[in-house]
Amino acid sequence: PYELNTIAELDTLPIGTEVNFRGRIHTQRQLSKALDFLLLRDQTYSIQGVLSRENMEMVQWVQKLPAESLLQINGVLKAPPEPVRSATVSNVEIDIHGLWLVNPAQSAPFSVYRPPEAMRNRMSSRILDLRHPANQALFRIRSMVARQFRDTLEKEGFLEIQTPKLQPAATESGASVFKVNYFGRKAFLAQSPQLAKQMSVSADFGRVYEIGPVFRAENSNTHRHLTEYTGLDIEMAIEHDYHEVIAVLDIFLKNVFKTVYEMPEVEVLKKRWPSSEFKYLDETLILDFRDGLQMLRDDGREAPEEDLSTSDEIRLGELVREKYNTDYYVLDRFPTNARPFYTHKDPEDPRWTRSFDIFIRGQEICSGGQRIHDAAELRANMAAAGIAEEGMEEYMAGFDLGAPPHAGAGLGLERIVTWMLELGDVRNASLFYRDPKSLPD
Ligand code: ATP
Ligand code: AMO
Repeated sequence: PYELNTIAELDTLPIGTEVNFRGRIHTQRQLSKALDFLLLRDQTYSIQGVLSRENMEMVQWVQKLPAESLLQINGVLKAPPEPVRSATVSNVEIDIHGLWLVNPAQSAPFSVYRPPEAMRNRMSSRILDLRHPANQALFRIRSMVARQFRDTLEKEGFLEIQTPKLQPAATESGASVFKVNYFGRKAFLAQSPQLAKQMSVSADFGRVYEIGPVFRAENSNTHRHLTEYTGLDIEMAIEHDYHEVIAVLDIFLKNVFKTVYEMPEVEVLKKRWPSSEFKYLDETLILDFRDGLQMLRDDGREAPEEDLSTSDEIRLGELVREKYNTDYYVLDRFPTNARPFYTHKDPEDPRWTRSFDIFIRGQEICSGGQRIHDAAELRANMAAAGIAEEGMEEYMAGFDLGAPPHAGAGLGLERIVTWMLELGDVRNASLFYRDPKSLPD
């Protein structure tokens, strides 16, 4: 049985209880002639510890320990002189009777609560940075988003799969793929589970999902591009329409909005990253791409038909919020030349596709759509796009064997968390991020 409490648990115990717990030295100072004061921290919570100067030997010993050193503490809970009003500091104090050093820390490059402003300086000591209560909260929220994805899809009859990340061909665009030396042969790190998830539907698994790493060799030093991110992917045989995929994603995302905003961690996070109220509608807005273009043009923008620029996307997000009062919407029926070779065209007008993006606060978090399932049509499309069948033989076999009509989508986990909670940069939502400047020379 575990005998140690977390600091959060101490709050729930009666005053006078003798407790044992572990905590790091956050700060220490002399409170009065008679008392020393230690702020002890674990995960999202801190507690004020009081050391009597009657035990001068212990006081002198603890004063020499650097901040961040890990201690085990024995003591008795007592009421604070004044009530504590903080989401991250315990409502009780502790009279320290015994202290043991579990593991000392070397001097830390910064205080956990005062990280450097510059992202790279802060991230250069990421472990220390992650000890900040807001980061402890953030990664619990991120975990909740992944859990909601799994729970929702399991309820909707999807099968969890793990697809190979070593691939024989690129899928999204040849320019942004990491090449790997595979025993002298050429291989690529998967830019998306696109081929394998479609092959799983060809193999009659019906509805599949994956939570896994996605690699993009994009030399994009933006706030929304990582070279390795966590993809939340689904693929499913459809009965009537690719909007069946949108319906599933809508259940998932609404489960996320509901559960995350009920988490106490959101308040802790907001102290470091303030965010405005997140608005969404009971009946999600599905805006036709052409209507979106019209809204931008009415706003005085050029908005060419080919695709939206990032600034158009952000402006459209603002216009949608003003007009429809929502921070979450689907932009549907993208132009053909903005989408990959596997995208199903609108049979009535091949300049447009049966595909969509999902936006949160004007930022893209998801792309998806119906796929071509007719082998001849797919071959013609690949030829037109200059994509060789070489390396795609296994994928093509699925179509030759009669793939069911299907559709799917991919979401970026870091982007969902970042835009929902206004963290400003996807690096914040990645545990140990990879971008074009990561990894030593
Ligand atoms: P998707 O891969 O689903 O299309 P994405 O969000 O990764 O979405 P990109 O296709 O890479 O976006 O690019 C979309 C927009 O981002 C484009 O309008 C492009 O101008 C802009 N963009 C891409 N890379 C950069 C960059 N390094 N700096 C500034 N803008 C960029
Ligand atoms: P797409 O290329 O749009 O589509 O990627 C899907 C989603 O992944 C996220 N994303 C990223 N997140 C962080 N860093 C990046 N560099 C990055 N690039 C993309 C975004 C994006 O919406 N195969 C299709 C999906 C499908 O149709 O099923 C695909 O990969 O949130």
